[in-house]
Amino acid sequence: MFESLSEGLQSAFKSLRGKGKLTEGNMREGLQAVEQAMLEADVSYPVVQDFMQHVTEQALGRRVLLSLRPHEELVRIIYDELVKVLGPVDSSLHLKKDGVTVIMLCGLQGSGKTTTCGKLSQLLLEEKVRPLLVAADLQRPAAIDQLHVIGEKLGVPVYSDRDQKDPVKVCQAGLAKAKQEDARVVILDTAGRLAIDEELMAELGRIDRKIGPDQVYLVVDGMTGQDAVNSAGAFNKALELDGVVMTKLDGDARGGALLSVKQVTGVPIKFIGTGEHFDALEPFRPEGMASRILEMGDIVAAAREAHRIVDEAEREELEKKMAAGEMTLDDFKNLLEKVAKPGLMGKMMGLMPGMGQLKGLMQSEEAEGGIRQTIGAINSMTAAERRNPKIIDASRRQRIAQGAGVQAPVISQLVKQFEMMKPLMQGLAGQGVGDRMAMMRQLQSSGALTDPSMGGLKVKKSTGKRLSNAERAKLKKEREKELRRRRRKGG
Ligand SMILES: Nc1nc2c(ncn2[C@@H]2O[C@H](COP(=O)(O)OP(=O)(O)OP(=O)(O)O)[C@@H](O)[C@H]2O)c(=O)[nH]1
Ligand SMILES: [Mg+2]
Repeated sequence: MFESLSEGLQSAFKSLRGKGKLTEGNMREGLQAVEQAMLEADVSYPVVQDFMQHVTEQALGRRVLLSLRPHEELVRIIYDELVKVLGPVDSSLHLKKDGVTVIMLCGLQGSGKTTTCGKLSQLLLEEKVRPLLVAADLQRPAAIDQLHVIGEKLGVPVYSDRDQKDPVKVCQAGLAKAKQEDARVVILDTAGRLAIDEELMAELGRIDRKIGPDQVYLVVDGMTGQDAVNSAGAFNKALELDGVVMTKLDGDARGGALLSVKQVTGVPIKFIGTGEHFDALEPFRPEGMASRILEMGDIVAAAREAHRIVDEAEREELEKKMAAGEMTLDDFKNLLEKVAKPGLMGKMMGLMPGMGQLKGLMQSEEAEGGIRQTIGAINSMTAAERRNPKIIDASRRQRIAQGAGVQAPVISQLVKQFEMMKPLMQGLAGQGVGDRMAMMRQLQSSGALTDPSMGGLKVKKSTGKRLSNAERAKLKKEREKELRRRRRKGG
């Protein structure tokens, strides 16, 4: 998501990081690179101008230029500004306490309206709210079939009338049906056009006036740039939108539409679509999105994803074990089996701070093969070995490797990595998802991320025994030296 924008901003920060001291001159150069990155991401020009004006005002302030880490200050300023541009947060569907809430989805052809009907239904079902879908797209017969297929998959009733030519009548009958079916929410799937035209706007306007939906959402394809944003302006004029659903952010969306649409329409982005499946809808969080754009990762989203794949009771059990440092290879294997779903690992990595570069690696089939290999290796261990991998000596290693069809060093590597992960897990267990900064610090200072193969710092790891003050000071010096070296290298 937004790789080019992220990369552009990263290189702008990098150019500043190399400078010992920042002056107004080199800060301006860095800011120009930021502006360039935004324009290349197809953010609309007035939005970029506005954005840059706010950022520049703050970045050229004395406090920033004289601070110890001016480039970090710039990251902070840009983060805050991104959150402002993307916000405010309002992912509530504003369901009525009594009676039926009507949600109308509209948007250009192929923007993802019908798919979003399914995704919203799934979300409602998770909240134990019963929706009903109305096929108000009478442009093509296939649209009705598509909605029925979605309804059947989710077990959600769909109202349609193939003989009716007036979408308003279909919506009215759909509402009556919802009362019979005891549905609390009605979602109207309307027709799209390739471009804004009067006929479409008139049709949507009529539905809006006659039905009076409680919420009107515009579904915008996040892969499209300025055109989508311009049409959003037209939709808003005709329909007074309550929110935007931005879809297809899982592809190579450049970010332009996301950053511009709120400025152009003034309505909040409610949800983002990140895939074709029904569970690929996330409530929109400006902070999370700003973090992803700046490649700071989004721990909250990662945590949420983790919650989705590990059920509550299991998670509590696992957290307890993690906190006590009692996680076994068995637990590890269970966890791996859950994340070994194709593509999921890459997705989670993309959400973790500082793991952006690793994402491509983890998405590769090779990496997924690696996970399967690890699972296979754990499967060839005895129960005792899984509980206590320390007993795995050379001959056991040979046996396990043979069983799993791998070379013996793979097994020692696996055990080593598992032991390194443990303290990290211990640190993370029990941390609320709210305190993102603390968690990030924890991740950064944890031993496990210092594994150079994970892209971390190459410094000596603590051996677990108490260090003398002199030893500690020496270690600290080494760490700082390594940090300085990396900073010089710009990495
Ligand atoms: N990758 C990805 N694909 C999506 C997403 N949302 C929708 N799609 C795909 O986009 C295509 C169009 O989606 P539809 O839901 O049919 O779009 P629509 O707005 O109803 O289209 P019309 O009814 O023709 O106006 C389908 O192939 C969907 O699977 C998303 O968030 N990510
Ligand atoms: Mg459709």
